[in-house]
Amino acid sequence: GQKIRLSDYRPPAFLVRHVEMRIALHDGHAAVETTIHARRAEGADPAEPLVLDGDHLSLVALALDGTAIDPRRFDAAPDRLTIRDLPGSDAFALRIETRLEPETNTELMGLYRSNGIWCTQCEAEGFRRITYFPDRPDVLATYRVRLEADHEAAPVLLSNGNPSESGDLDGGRHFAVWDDPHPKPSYLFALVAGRLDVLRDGFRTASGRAVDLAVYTEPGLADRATYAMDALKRSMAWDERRFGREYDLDVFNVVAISDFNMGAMENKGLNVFNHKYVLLAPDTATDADYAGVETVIAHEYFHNWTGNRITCRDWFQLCLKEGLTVYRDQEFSADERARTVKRIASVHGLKAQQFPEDQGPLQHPVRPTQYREINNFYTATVYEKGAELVRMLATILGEAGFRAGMDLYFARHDGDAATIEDFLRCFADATGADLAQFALWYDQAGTPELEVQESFGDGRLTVSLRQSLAKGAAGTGTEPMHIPVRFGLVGADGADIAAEPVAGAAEIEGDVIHLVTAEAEVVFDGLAERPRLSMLRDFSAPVTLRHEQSREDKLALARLDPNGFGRWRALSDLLGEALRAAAVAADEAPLDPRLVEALVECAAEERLEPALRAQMIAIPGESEIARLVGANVDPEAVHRAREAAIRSVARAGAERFRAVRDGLSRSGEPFSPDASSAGRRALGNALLMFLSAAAAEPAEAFAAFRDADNMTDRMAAATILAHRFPGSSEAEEALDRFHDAFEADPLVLDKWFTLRATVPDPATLDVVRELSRHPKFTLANPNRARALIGGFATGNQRVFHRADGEGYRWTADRLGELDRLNPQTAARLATAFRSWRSYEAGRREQARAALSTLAARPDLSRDLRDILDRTLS
Ligand code: B3K
Ligand code: ZN
Repeated sequence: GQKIRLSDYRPPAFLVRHVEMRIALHDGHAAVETTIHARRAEGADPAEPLVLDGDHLSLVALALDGTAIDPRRFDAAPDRLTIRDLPGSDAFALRIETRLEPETNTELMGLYRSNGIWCTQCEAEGFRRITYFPDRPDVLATYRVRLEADHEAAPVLLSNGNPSESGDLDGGRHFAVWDDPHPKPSYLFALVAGRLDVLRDGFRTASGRAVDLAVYTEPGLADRATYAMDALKRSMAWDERRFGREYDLDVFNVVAISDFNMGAMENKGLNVFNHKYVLLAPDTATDADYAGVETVIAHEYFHNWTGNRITCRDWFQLCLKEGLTVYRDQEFSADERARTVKRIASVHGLKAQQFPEDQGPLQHPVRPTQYREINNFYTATVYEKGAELVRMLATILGEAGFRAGMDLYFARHDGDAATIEDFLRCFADATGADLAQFALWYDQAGTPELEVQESFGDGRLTVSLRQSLAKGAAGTGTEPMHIPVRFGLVGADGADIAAEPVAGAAEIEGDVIHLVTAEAEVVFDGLAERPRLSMLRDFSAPVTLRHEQSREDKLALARLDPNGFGRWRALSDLLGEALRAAAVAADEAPLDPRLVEALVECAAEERLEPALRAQMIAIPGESEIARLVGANVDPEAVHRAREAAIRSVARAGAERFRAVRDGLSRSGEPFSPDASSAGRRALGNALLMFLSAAAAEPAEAFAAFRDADNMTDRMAAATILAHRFPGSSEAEEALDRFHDAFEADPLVLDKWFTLRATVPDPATLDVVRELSRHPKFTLANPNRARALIGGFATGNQRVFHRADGEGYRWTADRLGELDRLNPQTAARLATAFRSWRSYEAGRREQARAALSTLAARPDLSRDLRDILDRTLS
């Protein structure tokens, strides 16, 4: 495959001002007529031909300014249309006719059908599967789209922008015209047509614009969209309050469909969603699903400004819109729910997803400099680490400085296709800060290590900091970066000590140390007692912290740190270290009783919100422990170490856990998805897991399953039964009941597939084999494929990594099959292999063999080939 390089960027030779499309949808095909109003860019070579992108297209007709073009003047290949001898500088109108077969489009890129509904996905390069076009994000145009279809098959006809004319046509057909007045890149184009139900509402913007809101669903499901609608209205209000951003069209439409490659898509005025991120009901969705819907609805809405009004110059700048928009959705959730709980969840996600990516063969900088398949760069590094970089900017510049930079960005770049340099310049110009060193974060891949040592004597605390960055797979630079380190000095009474730093090498502003050199020292003087140093509060930088700190100090911070995040981090460090050591030594020693006692006390600490308590007592998952072990991982030892830890906590805490759990129950109260109710359920279910482990029998979990009046509790109990008591009659009965009650509900059936695929028992391999022949299993639906294959490969460490390699082979075979239908989803699932080199030699060989066999297939997609080549390199 060809490599695309950032350094090869050239501005477009032709600019498109306006696009008119007439799209006629029929059963079996779609006729697309596109008129591109374009002109040669100023300064462009007048002899340069017009080269338009295509992907598996066939040209039906081509006309320039109303006249057919002489066939000698153009070449139409499936992937490119080249037209020579175009006017030097005059505007021209190029009419292109193409004919598509949405029914056979299994890649789910371009125009396809999902459960009969016509829909599109164009980011990153799907528009070129609809028509020939300069399909690059720096070509912005207004669009007018006329859709036509059978009234019966598609009473709803939607596209971007505002609705214009509509009406009936002969033969039971009808049409609708949509006008999008905001210039946009082609990747934001969308259409949806079909039989859909709708939930309607409205919003009035701060300046008084009335916006019609609608959430469309498959027939019969609109009543499951009420929470999504509520989240949308809250997002719109929040963006006005927090960033001064108003909505800019008369309508905002959201459509939920079944077959979708990712979570959702921010098409201008017409967001298309995987129905998993819209449809909710207490009986079918967990609290995590509710939180996910809120986040994704907000994220796509926020893209209207960060992504749509200001888009990316090229795909290397993807983090410009994604990192920033994730930061914005995280802040929204923090404001709407509980800030510390949200921050812990984000950091947990970052460590689980982004750290392994940054430390393995798929490593790349937040702004990559080369790619073979752009769809493989919608990664945790671009999204989640990208968001951390924006968060660091906010930490470094302070709230007012950050807001001033954002305001300037919106003012200066509205309507632009911008770069990271443009973005950073706004913050530099607004605040006077020099961000040259900070910019390294975008270009240097890898997780920096931050080493901290402290010494105390004569009322003086000396803190030495050292940063380092190892060269990894990406081979990028390792210069010292600007690391903002938020900290606190915690006194014996649990209050922060206000201590003046003695002038030193590192600059301190308030509670932030600015580490800008490889090494620095900070000294605090006049301390009456030795404080406990709480470092990297709120995870102020995406680094691995190596703090030489005694266990006593960590235990003290776990109890005392006034910063909730600091308490969580102290506990999770202690747990992580104990589990890592046990997994390496392959022993099943019980946990340090003092750590156990700290966990049990946390669970019972009334003044802490239950959601936070649930996070604090969570035992790190097996993949997290494997990451901490780092090399020669034995997944069986990891599993045993984790089980032993659960047993120690369960035994010591049983009595108090019982009391806390009883105290949480609010029987008779109707279900509410709000954050504090969800937090109580999270804590209650975490305790149920420990209680079931202590009792070593399934009765209590089974009763909880049977009596559950919502999906969160049902799912939690079913997971305890299936995972901790596999093969028991209670587990079997729960799984059967679950299946029979929800077989007709695809989103719940997905949960059932995942639940079974993640049972940490060697026999699960036979189960997944059997499940792949289940009548409801299909590779054609990405959610279903992810539920089974992804559930198994990323959610079942013990069986995926079976010593005999069967887990690897089964997964690789499925990926080979899936690749023929849907390369993007196959490539994404293949990243489950990204840490294969950190396993012990036998498994490493098995993984290499399975990957090599898959890679040897001659017909692999560019998407999967790219992932496999990088994973094996
Ligand atoms: N921008 C889309 C992702 C598109 C992925 C293309 N492979 C969703 C989002 O980040 O909001
Ligand atoms: Zn996004």
